[in-house]
Amino acid sequence: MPDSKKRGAFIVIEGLDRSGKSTQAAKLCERLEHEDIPVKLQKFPGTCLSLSYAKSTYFASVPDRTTTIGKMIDSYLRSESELDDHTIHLLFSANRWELANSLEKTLNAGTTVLCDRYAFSGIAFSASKGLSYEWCRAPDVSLPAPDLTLFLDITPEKAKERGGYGEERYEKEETQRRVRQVFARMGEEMTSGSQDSSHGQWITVDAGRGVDIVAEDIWTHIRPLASGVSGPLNRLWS
Ligand code: FDM
Ligand code: MG
Repeated sequence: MPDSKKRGAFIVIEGLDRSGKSTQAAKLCERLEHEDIPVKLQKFPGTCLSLSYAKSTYFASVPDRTTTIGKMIDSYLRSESELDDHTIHLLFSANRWELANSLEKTLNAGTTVLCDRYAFSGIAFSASKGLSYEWCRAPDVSLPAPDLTLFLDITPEKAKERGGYGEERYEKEETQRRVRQVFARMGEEMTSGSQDSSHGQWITVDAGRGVDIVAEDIWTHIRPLASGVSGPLNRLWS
């Protein structure tokens, strides 16, 4: 049970496509619920729900591709519309800002929030297209900062073995390789102490292993936060 004086923990799961983020987020959610920890699953951007997810807690999460901004993002990802790289980057960030208040309220009410992708995906995918890293980071400065980000690391080759990529815009091996390089840069910066700690803790998890092994590894990092967090919520990079 959570401590009533504490706020909920803000946990982000990041990684390439097919790294197992959604599977691990759903598993973690079930585990927290089993421990009587109130938890909400949030997805950026929201996703079309597969049948198995529809039966799980995922169904209760806000499908953020249904906000006005979410719909524009969805259409771009399906290549049904074209947008300038800067424009789509700002839309992804705006999608986080439009949900930031409710996310903060949820945390302050004592509910743990598990976020499937966040600002780090925003930077990694846009910077991989050649936009400046600093420019990409700017719109997300001062969003609620996670307490912990778990980066599920997998090689694009291994990810591809897992049934191949889908049809969406970034689901290509070469794109994923470039995105992974930006994630690696972010991971180094956030673990080297070269920046202040307002981005929270960053842990890289080897996601090339079996589902249950990865889930156990993740749980060891989550357990200390499961009963809630005492301090106020930080602001990203500020
Ligand atoms: N993506 C996701 C971005 O390019 N920027 C962002 O800020 C976010 C949150 O959207 F290819 C990309 C990453 C991915 C695509 O995400 C859809 P899912 O998790 O595969 O649905
Ligand atoms: Mg995808």
